[in-house]
This record gives sequence, structure tokens and C-alpha cells, in this order.
Amino acid sequence: MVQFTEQAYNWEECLDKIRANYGEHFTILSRKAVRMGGFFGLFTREGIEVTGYVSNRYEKGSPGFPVIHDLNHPGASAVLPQSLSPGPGTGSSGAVREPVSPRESGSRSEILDFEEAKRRVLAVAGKDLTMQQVLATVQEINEKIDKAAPAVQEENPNLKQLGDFFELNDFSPQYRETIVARVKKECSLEDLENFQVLQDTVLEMIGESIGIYEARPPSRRPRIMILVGPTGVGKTTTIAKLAAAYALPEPGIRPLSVRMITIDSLRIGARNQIEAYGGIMGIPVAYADSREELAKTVALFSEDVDLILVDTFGKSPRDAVKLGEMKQILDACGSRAETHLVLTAATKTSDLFDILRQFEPFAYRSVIITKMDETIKIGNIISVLAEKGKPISYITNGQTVPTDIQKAAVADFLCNLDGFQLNRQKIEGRFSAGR
Ligand SMILES: Nc1nc2c(ncn2[C@@H]2O[C@H](COP(=O)(O)OP(=O)(O)O)[C@@H](O)[C@H]2O)c(=O)[nH]1
Ligand SMILES: [Mg+2]
Repeated sequence: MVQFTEQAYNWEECLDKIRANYGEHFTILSRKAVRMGGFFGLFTREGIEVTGYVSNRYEKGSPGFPVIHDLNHPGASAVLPQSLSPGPGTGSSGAVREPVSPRESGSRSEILDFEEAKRRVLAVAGKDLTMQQVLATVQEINEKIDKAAPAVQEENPNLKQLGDFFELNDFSPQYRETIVARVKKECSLEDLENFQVLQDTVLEMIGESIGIYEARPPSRRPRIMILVGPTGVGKTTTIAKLAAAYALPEPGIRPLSVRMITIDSLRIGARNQIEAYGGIMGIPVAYADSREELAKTVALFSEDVDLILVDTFGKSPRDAVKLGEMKQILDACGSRAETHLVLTAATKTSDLFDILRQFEPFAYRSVIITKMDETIKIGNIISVLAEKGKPISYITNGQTVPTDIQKAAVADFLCNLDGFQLNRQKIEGRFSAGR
């Protein structure tokens, strides 16, 4: 007896092989579906594997009736289809089992196992593929959104107009970005569509960013105010304006007893200037060139005055040595003295940052903005002070002493902005504090 195992892609091919190798008389023991061919396990195809034997009696070449016995289905028999029938000259039809497809022929569990494995492999592969596709798609969408964001901003005419407003008023790019980011976060789409609402919201945000200096009443008299700042910004003029504002009688307000001290006494012009103001207003002026002199003068005035205003020389902020010397002199006023940094509204942004930094050693509590009348662009100063968190105490808007000075008020800054339709009453109602 010869046993055999043959594989082919289909039943007929398999029988042909068996016939070719073992003749026409063989008995089939089993048939099962197998995966055939392929490359490293890939691209395999379904096939059939048949095992069987040929009795000695019917070994190839032995004459006899061509019969195929299929032991999987004992007792059953069928006429071999034409294609399976023995070839010419080998006899007529044989009693064979009806040929079945390889899929049907394998044991049920084998088929299930295979199908199950295939399903699992495909599921895993499919899952990975899906994940990759999903991630790729998400990334693609994110990129599109990122790219689309500025486009949307540009497309919205109100946001575009808002951009023009920031530019017109010389706000710094960083300040503008902060406000626009807040607008996008806090405004609804309806708000964005309504320019009046958008404008009010933006004004509110700008108003909130402007710090107003709230002077605390001094624990004991007198209040001492020192003005520092670069040359020509208007320190002396502002000292004179402040002196007048507090000393000159006004209905309902008790005039304060005011003194002016200058440490800028060496320059004749500076001396004459403050003396002239003092003479007109009837306010005494004192001179101090050293720390000791200043300490003595402050002590002398402290006995009977309400307010001491200290004028300083305005060396270039780059002159660090001079500023250091000045700080030592001013230390004579003690820690309760309030130092105010004087800045001109039209100063360009980078210079503003420089000046703020250079005068930092003076621990100034607030900023006085002068010459507001000389510029219509105040966005730069709002931006810089907001970024540095510096509050504003006074603004001056002309050369006339004593009138051209005001306590800083948010509403004044907002009403000086260009490009928006402003409702002063509404703004003042909202930002009345600081007046
Ligand atoms: N337009 C305008 N000029 C001002 C203002 N304040 C001061 N000035 C002028 O600025 C110049 C310098 O002022 P001054 O007080 O001597 O500056 P200081 O060097 O800082 O003491 C003077 O001509 C002032 O009249 C202001 O608010 N507006
Ligand atoms: Mg001066």
C-alpha cells in the first residue's frame, strides 16, 4: 500500500495529480482546505490537500477498474464527473463520491479556525490602518484649522476694522494680540457681527488695562512727591501745575500749604524757571544740591506744610552715574516719598521701555504723562504701561500753568482714541473711578 498527500488549488487539479502519480485506483482518506503559495505568508491562496493510499493491487500501472474510495463518506458514491473520469483508454466511469468544493471538504473546525484567524488578522490590520487614517485625518484637519484661523480673522470685516483701529492708534502688536485673543475667546459670533458691540467690548478691555494711580493719604504730613524723568519731558512745568492745583483756592476745596524744592539748581535757566513759577503763584521754592541739604530742607518744611514737590534734573536716562547720584540725594526724602516718572505721550515704544527700565531704581509708584496735546496716538503708551503694569497719576495737555493738568482718568484715554465712534457719557459712566 502506498500512502499519499497531494495539494492543489482545486479538487480537479488535485485528482489529476494523484492520478498522474498513483494511477486510477486510490482511496481518499481525508481532504482539507489549506493555504498555498504566497511570499513570507502573504498573498497565499486557498487550496486543497488530499491524503489517501493506493493498494498494492492498484498501484500505478496495475490494470483494473478505476475507483476512487472516499473514506470520509463511506457508503456514498457518485458518478465521477466528466472532468474527473478516467482518461480515454483507462475504462469507463468510476464509483466515486460527488466532488465537493475544497471549502466544504475541510473539517468544520479547520475552516472555522482559518476563517477566524483570517478575520482576526484583517481586523487587527484594519484597526491599525484605521487608526493611522484617523490620526492622519485629524492632523490634516488641525493643520487646516490653523491655516484657516487667520483667514477667518481677515475675512471678518469687523475684526479687520478692529485691526485698523489698533494700527491707527499705535498700539503695540503684543497688546493688540492680547486684546484680539480676548475678543475671540469672550465674544459670541453675534457680538463679532455687530461692530457697535465689538467696539464697546474692546473699549472696555482697553479701559480695564489702564491702571490709575490711587494716592494713599500719607500717614503723616507732609505728602512728598518727587518727579523724575528725562530732560525736557515737562517735570518743572508739571511741578508748577501741581503746586498751583493744590495750593490755589478753589470753591469747596481747602487749599494746601505747598512748597517746591529743586535739586536742579545749578542750571541758571532751570532755577529761573521754577522761581518764576513760584513767584507768580506765591509758593516758596527751596534749593538743595546734596543729600544733606535736601534732608534739612524737607525736615524744615515738614513742620508746617501739607505738600512738598521735589523737582529733579533730567539727565539722559543713559547717564547711569548721574542717575545714581540723584537717587542718593533723593533718598533724603525717606521711604514715604512718592516718586512719579514723567513721560511724554509721543515717545516711541522702544524708548518708553528703555526709560521705564532706566528709572526702575527710583521705585516710582506711578507715571505722569505729559504733552498729551501733542499727539493723537496714545496706543503706544497704553500698551507699554499695561505690559509693565504701571499706573498713571496725572496727564498734562498744554503749556499753560496751572490749567493744563488733570488727574489721570480711564475715560480721558479712551476718548482720545481715534477710529471708534465714542460715547463719552457711556464711557465716563463705566469708568468714573479715578476722577
Ligand atoms: N505742549 C506741551 N508742552 C509742554 C507740556 N508740559 C511741558 N511742556 C513744555 O515742555 C518744555 C520742557 O518743559 P520742562 O518743564 O522744562 O521740562 P523738564 O526738563 O522735564 O523740567 C517746555 O517748553 C514746556 O512748556 C504739555 O503738557 N504740553
Ligand atoms: Mg526742569
